[in-house]
Amino acid sequence: MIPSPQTRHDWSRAEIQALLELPLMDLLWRAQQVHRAANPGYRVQLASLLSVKTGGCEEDCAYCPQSMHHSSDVTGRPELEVEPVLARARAAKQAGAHRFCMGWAWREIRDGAPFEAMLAMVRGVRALGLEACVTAGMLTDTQAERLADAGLTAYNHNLDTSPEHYDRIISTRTYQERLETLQRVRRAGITLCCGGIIGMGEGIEDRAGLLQVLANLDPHPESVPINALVAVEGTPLEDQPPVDPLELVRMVATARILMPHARVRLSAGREQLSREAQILCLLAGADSIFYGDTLLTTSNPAVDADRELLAAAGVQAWEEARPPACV
Ligand code: SAM
Ligand code: DTB
Ligand code: SF4
Repeated sequence: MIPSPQTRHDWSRAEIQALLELPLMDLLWRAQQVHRAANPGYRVQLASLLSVKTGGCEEDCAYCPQSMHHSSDVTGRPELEVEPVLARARAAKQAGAHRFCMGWAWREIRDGAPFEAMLAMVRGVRALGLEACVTAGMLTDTQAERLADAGLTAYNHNLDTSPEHYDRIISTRTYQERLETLQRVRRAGITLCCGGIIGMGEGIEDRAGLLQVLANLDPHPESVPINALVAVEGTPLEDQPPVDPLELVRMVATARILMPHARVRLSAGREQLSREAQILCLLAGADSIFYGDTLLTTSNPAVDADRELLAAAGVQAWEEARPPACV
């Protein structure tokens, strides 16, 4: 019997960098032991993603095709209303999703009709028996409490990179503001979905720095999305070289060791990965993927391809494996 992994919140950056730099076989072995103990059945959660409000965002995140500061800005897509969003949620559930995530290209949540619609969407998604996640930028305590009352399962707000590298990526919102948003979400009793992106020109010490901030949050975020940059034409990061898939494997494995009970979600960038590289990420401890043909504005592997991927890996999605225990 493998002992239950210990949960720590005092990792040093040097310790984390040492994990990231372990010989790959040793890193995988350590990550697998932690993963097997925390998730004995190797179940994977399928999360569907929908962009409710697309493009025209005031923030200048260098990776994002939805920023009004970049020529990539995706314009002309109307903000979706409640019913069409719930129709997409029903279809996602039908296809086997367990969580439904909705995105707004906002700097912060706006009160009034758009927020009331967001609350109705959350209630509708929860009524379908799905977990509901929202990502919509910064929020106030009152907005967080109202989202919690509506039944929101999780709020996604990423730290994206290390505190040191951050200023090279975003100038319109500080790292501290992101941390404060995370605290508000926690105070309202909503679970946290918080992770980052690799492939934005950061060094290994920045990857360790991001993981250190995440792992030293107490409690750990319940979900940790690990994204590989999708280098979109027209964004300042359009010419970044593709991420070496083994770097993503290392990031996933290290996140798994540091946050044994978190859901580590293999997020953007899967289209650039071979089937075998994705299976290595599952082996390294990823226990969730985004499921459905699109992420927010860019494409994601087809549903059938993902079903085949899970079958090839011999892992089961949650809805087949056990009744959902919505957090
Ligand atoms: N506007 C809200 C915010 O930034 O908090 C929510 C939507 S935003 C698009 C959600 C996350 O998607 C970002 O924090 C970032 O981590 C990720 N993301 C955006 N564009 C990406 C890209 N091109 N490649 C990888 N991840 C990306
Ligand atoms: C996260 O960490 N990744 C997702 C989700 N949370 C919202 C978004 C990825 C977006 C990739 C670029 C796009 O499709 O626009
Ligand atoms: Fe706006 Fe979010 Fe894109 Fe940044 S990541 S530009 S906040 S939509």
